[in-house]
Amino acid sequence: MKLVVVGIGQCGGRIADEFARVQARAMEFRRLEIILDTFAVNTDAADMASIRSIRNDYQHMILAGAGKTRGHGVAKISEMGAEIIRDDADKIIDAMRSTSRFYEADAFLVIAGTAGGTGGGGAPVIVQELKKRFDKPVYSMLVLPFEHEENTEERTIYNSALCLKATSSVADAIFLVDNQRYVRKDFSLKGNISGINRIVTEPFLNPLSAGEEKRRGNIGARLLDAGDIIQTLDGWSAISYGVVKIPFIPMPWDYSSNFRKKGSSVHRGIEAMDQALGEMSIDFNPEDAHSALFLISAPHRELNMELVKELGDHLRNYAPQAVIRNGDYPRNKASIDVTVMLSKIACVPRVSQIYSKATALPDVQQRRAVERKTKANLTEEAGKDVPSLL
Ligand SMILES: Nc1nc2c(ncn2[C@@H]2O[C@H](COP(=O)(O)OP(=O)(O)OP(=O)(O)O)[C@@H](O)[C@H]2O)c(=O)[nH]1
Ligand SMILES: [Mg+2]
Repeated sequence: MKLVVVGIGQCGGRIADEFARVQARAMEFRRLEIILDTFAVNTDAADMASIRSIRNDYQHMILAGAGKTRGHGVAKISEMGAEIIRDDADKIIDAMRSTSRFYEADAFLVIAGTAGGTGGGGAPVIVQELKKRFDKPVYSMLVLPFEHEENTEERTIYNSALCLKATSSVADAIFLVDNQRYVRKDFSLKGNISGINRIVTEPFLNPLSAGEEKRRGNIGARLLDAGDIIQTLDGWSAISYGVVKIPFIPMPWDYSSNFRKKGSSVHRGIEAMDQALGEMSIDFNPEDAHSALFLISAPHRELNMELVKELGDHLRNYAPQAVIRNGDYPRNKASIDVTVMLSKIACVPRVSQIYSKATALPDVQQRRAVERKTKANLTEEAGKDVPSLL
């Protein structure tokens, strides 16, 4: 499967940059093209300074609304972000269209942090424009804020709610990433952020690669291609993967006992799948997922029907309502990797929470304004007998 990836705002740009590195690895180690091109769009020129792997020209690092913001961003006002990106949509889409072999792309991926002004406002606009102009699925990856941001930055919840609602009304599917789920106490925030970006992009490498393989040895018995992924993805979605090392070079007795060999690969497969299920990018009740896909990537000697069947059963127990698709991707390496996508998730508690907090906001703001006025009046009242200098 081949994607064209665009990141809006700082968060979107950094994650798109990470996708550019995923593509670099696919090319270096597999000679595969899975991401045809990568773009970063921002209203803030300084925000783009940390981008390292996206091509550094004005067609790939796109500064939007320079006439309005002079390259200084929209200060978290997502209505302004949306307006600027809409005004510059032609420029952005034309840059994307100039991707070489653009028409081979199977889908678009639009990435942003929901709390940002540029990303939160701009991402739904770009999704909508891509949907209008091309007959290809448009997916989005939306990053939900850290908890501490909700308390320190008033626009966090409001921007997030606007972005989630607007994007979900136009995108084919949205991968949700909740920053808060990745907070590790022993990490600095900077380490955390680039760590999160790596963790959320890596699971895409195998599912995008599997259908693009041309070498016979790397083509699975059940090949997972773009069609399977497109059929799986719809609405709120999550992706993750797990890896279990195969501990030693196979010993002669590993071949002698077929039963033992199969048993140990099933164990490793289940362990990798459990890892994936435990590290989903967003919290939800698996019973609410109505569509699922898993891909096993392992050396030929580990892949067998029993492994596929057992992993299928395991996922069915976990997400009993889901229609499950699967594939295998033989790779010559010392590990079993299992990627899991869960989609058509009927209810995501974190999204509902953001919506209800946002709806309560005007009340809170009104109450604060009344409180401020009352306190100011009281202070003025207390000072009424102090003589005036002016
Ligand atoms: N996972 C992750 N989250 C990020 C990253 N950068 C920012 N965020 C989150 O994204 C949200 C802020 O969005 P930004 O992308 O900084 O904002 P923006 O889209 O540039 O918008 P403005 O700066 O307001 O114009 C916050 O919730 C941050 O925690 C990143 O590289 N990775
Ligand atoms: Mg910014």
